[in-house]
Amino acid sequence: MEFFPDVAQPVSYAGAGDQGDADRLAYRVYDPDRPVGGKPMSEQLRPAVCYWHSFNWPGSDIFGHGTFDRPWLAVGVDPMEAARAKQDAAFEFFTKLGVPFFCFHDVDMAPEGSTLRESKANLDEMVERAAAKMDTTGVQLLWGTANLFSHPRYAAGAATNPDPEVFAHAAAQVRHMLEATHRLGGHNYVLWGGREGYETLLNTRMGQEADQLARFLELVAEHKRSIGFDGTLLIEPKPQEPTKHQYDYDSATVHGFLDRYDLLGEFFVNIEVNHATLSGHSFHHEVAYAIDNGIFGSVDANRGDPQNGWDTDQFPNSVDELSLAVYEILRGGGFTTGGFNFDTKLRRQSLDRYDLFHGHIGGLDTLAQSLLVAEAMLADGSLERARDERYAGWRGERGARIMDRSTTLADLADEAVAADLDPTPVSGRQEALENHVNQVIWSTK
Ligand code: XLS
Ligand code: NI
Ligand code: NI
Repeated sequence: MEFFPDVAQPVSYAGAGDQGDADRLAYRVYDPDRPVGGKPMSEQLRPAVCYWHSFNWPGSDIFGHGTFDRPWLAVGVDPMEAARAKQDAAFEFFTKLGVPFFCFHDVDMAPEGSTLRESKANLDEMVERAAAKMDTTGVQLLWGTANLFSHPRYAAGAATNPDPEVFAHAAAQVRHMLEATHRLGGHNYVLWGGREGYETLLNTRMGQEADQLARFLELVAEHKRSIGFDGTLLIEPKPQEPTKHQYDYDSATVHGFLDRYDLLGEFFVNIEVNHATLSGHSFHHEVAYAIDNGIFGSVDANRGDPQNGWDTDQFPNSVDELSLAVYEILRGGGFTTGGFNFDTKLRRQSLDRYDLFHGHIGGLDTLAQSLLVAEAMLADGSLERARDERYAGWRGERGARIMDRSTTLADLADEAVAADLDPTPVSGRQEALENHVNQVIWSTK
């Protein structure tokens, strides 16, 4: 039985001219085979649908019940029957939407049992079923992850829990999910530290919790090697929510943490747009930081609401915001194992099952247009030329001497005094650059 019977054919590219009917399911910009920057659009963007918000969330919020039409989430349905119905609907959606990837948490795909053994058996069964569907549909796994934040046992964190039994329980879940991700040929494995943080410092030893978290990451990296999984390990930074403070606050914090515990090169970052804005940065900043420091991995595409301060996980719809970040990604060589995962949820009133299509189509068209803009900015070269000119002095003799450690502070001071240095400030040309970006955005087709 189909869950989306009104969509007979996979959604296809209709072109920008197709503006007639807002309800028609078609891509206006995303044209998977169109070459951009030497690769088809689908390979540049590597889009993925997430299982959790789309299939495992009933549309509830802290004040109200679920509003969505998701029969497998109804009370009283046998949990394994429900998991199968959900998986059928999910794979039907992936193929009808025409995206190459999906992502999931262990508990999204299979129900937790009453023991770890039972949970493992449930997941193993569902993973084999997913493997068969992946074979027939060609849909691939961008990443897998373990949910170490919903169950009450994780209220005080998983790796950073004051109780080592909780740490060991989390280890069992991650081991199993890492192996499941490997079994499904996953391209990455994500660790989001949902409750790796604190509610109050009154009861918290921050130093000890950091050591525990680093130890957990070491164990995960060792296990990855021992099973021969060659995907990328990713940490997803987020500053707070659900806890008051989270240790993987932003890309720079994660970078410092990895450096301190000698884990650079083992872990990269999965940057979520709405987490970037929650941390007080732009998404552009987070991406640029990660690329400049060699820790960029993947992206959770979504957006927040500028008027409120939580993770609203809305579908991306701003080319202005995304094109600058995509520009940095392209300039850095593009994705390797990463991609754009839609970690996005519908608004609670979007209760028609076909709203899932509208959300993803709009998000993917926004990414596609941002990719075209980014490629145009790269080809035009104005932004890179402006940066080159601005730093030109550092390519000169004095700049080289400072950076190659052949001068002391006293040498430089003597030299500055002797030459009576009086450097002339130059314009940063911000408005001119902003205008240039807008011109590219407005003219890109
Ligand atoms: C929550 C996170 C979560 C991760 C996966 O804010 O974005 O959805 O992506 O655990
Ligand atoms: Ni996320
Ligand atoms: Ni999030």
